[in-house]
Amino acid sequence: MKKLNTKLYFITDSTGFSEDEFLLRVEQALAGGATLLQLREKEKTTREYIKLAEKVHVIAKKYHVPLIIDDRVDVALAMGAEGVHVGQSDMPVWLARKLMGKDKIVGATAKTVEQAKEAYEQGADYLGVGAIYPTTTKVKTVLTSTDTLNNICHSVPIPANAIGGLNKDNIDILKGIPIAGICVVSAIMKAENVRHETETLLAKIKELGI
Ligand code: TZP
Ligand code: MG
Repeated sequence: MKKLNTKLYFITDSTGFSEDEFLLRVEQALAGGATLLQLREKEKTTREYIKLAEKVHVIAKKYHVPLIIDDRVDVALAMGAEGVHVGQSDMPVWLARKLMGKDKIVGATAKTVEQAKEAYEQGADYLGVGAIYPTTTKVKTVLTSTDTLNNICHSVPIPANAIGGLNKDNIDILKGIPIAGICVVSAIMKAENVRHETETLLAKIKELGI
């Protein structure tokens, strides 16, 4: 199994930010201690996605944080990201794994124990499980109960992260569930002080015993 720190997995959303402001926020989150970074772009052209990913990668490397590209194996391979994340309507995990090779990180979304087992068997390195709470981030998802999250954690040996509507004020609900960490978009992306918010979230995650 790969050595992965998914404790505080920051997933970006550049919507509404200038590129400079966006890149600054990414850097502040990494300075604040985000342990894993995903570039998630839904509106950009392939060329724009690659260009932005290259810029984000320079920052991520400075902080020694792996960069994961959402959905797009081609973009990840083109700019040399550390990994890719695939959802249930994206490329199947086994195919993403085949294209990315054994050393790259392949993450997958799982909302049921069956999906989690399948993703693990097909070569996923970690799972994102949710949405735990309703989310304001643009995504097609359904709510996943904390019971299902707990069952998933006990069903597969790879790290599983909770995702969806999570912030420093509501992650206590995850106490006692053996997650490897949490994934957040807006809690960090839209924070008034990104670095401070990231540090606070990390402290809260540690309080959960993760
Ligand atoms: N998958 C399930 S919920 C979600 C994704 C990508 C979005 C999470 O965003 P936020 O802002 O942390 O609720
Ligand atoms: Mg996807």
